[in-house]
Amino acid sequence: MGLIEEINNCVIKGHVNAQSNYPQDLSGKPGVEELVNDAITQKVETSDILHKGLISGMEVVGDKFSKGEYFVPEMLFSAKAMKAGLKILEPLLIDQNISTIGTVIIGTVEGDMHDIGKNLVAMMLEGAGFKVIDLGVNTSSEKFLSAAKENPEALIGLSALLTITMEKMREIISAIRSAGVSNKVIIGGAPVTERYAAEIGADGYAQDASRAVAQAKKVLGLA
Ligand code: B1M
Repeated sequence: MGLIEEINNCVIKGHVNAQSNYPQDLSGKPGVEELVNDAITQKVETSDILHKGLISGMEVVGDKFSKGEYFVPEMLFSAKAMKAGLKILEPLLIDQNISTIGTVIIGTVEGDMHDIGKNLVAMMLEGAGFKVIDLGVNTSSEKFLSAAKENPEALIGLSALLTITMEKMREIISAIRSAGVSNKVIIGGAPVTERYAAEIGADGYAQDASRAVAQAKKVLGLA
């Protein structure tokens, strides 16, 4: 198995590092942490580690959950492994020497605890030179509104991973528009579509983290 496949396998199985006893068959063996470090040392492309190793592993986890082969605990182990890998990649995704080109307030909407995609979007935005104010997960419209009032020039980025929580985006955009603040809003997350973004009056939609950067620049008139 090549390094990328091994990383992928460890995300799917939720194996964080060699110290982790989960899952039993990988106990004592290198996990995502060691393998991502090895891949970096071997100069494997960062984007291959990210997309072919980590993100595609999470897609398999999602499929397994849908088929009833995985339950929440398995998803949690995989999320932990994915986060460990992202933490190691973070400095490579963020060029420390870029000067700030704008501010983005980002958060996962109320009722939704998924933050891996939101964190990745935040990292990529930072990597492109944005200052990012991360409001975290389960973020209420009041919290978004108050951050918008404090940062009138900032772009607001909403993330949702559940079909039931994506409706919160409509509520947040409506709260922002009716408060008379002029912050632009972009949205994203697995169940969200461009059509939905248009329907709820968002200024932009992005399917993934790199497109979120392009969309942020476009909406703020920087591209
Ligand atoms: Co959850 N979960 N989960 N989960 N989970 C999904 C989303 C699900 C699709 C799984 C499935 O059924 N196949 C399903 C949702 C179904 C639906 O509503 N359509 C689901 C469910 C049902 C649930 C629970 C309800 C399960 C339960 O309790 N019975 C529960 C809900 C909890 C809650 O939030 N209230 C739940 C819980 C969890 C865990 C906590 C165990 C864990 C999250 C851990 C964490 O985030 N800290 C988890 C996980 C890991 C997943 C899957 C497997 C992986 C999500 C992920 O991290 N993907 C997921 C299945 C899947 O997505 N395939 C699933 C990797 C990440 C890089 O991608 O987040 O899509 P993603 O982000 C992408 C893009 O979407 C986009 O860019 C990112 C990077 O490219 N993007 C943006 C995201 N935000 C953006 C914002 C932007 C622009 C782009 O602009 C601002």
